[in-house]
Amino acid sequence: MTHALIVIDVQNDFCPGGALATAGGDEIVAPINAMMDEFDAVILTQDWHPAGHSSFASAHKGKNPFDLIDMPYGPQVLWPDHCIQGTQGAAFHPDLRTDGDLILRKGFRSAIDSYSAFFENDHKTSTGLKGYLENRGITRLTMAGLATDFCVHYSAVDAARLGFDVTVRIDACRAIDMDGSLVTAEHAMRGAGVTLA
Ligand code: VGL
Ligand code: ZN
Repeated sequence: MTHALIVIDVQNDFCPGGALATAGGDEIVAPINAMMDEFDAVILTQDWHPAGHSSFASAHKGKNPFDLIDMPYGPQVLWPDHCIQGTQGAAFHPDLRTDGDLILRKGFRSAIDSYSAFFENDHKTSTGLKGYLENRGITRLTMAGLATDFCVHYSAVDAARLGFDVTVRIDACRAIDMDGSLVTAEHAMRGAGVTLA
């Protein structure tokens, strides 16, 4: 059995002082660094948007951050501008170990957001991660990172649905937590068969 750690979006914009900060997002860096040596493979994801991305409220006239809109692929929360390709906000937290095996970027298509590390928000367009993991014989996944209620949540649920054995280290995650999104996410993860540890 090959067991991988997937470190989700531990980037400056999701840490205190960033454009879309989680409370205490920087507190998980040291525990995640310490965990890395326990796994056969370490994969880091990076939210990576072009300027003017369609998930940004600034791209929609009259809309504000955290409004919900209908996109051709379904409902979409609008965010403050964040994780713009090549900016400091998109960089990993400076103390995060980045000596992992793979850095997977997502959200790089202007017209569609991607919370999950496996599928974009149409739940159809693949990021290629499933094939990568399968080709390496990885069957077991542990996830940690930011944000619990969005990218960790969707990644964990997709992974479980794809048949991986998934644990989320909830102690090494932090949430955006808007309108009960954290409770919803925990419920959805448990319902999909994800272990919350
Ligand atoms: C995320 C909202 C927008 C995340 C990324 O990493 O959870 N959330 N983009
Ligand atoms: Zn994003």
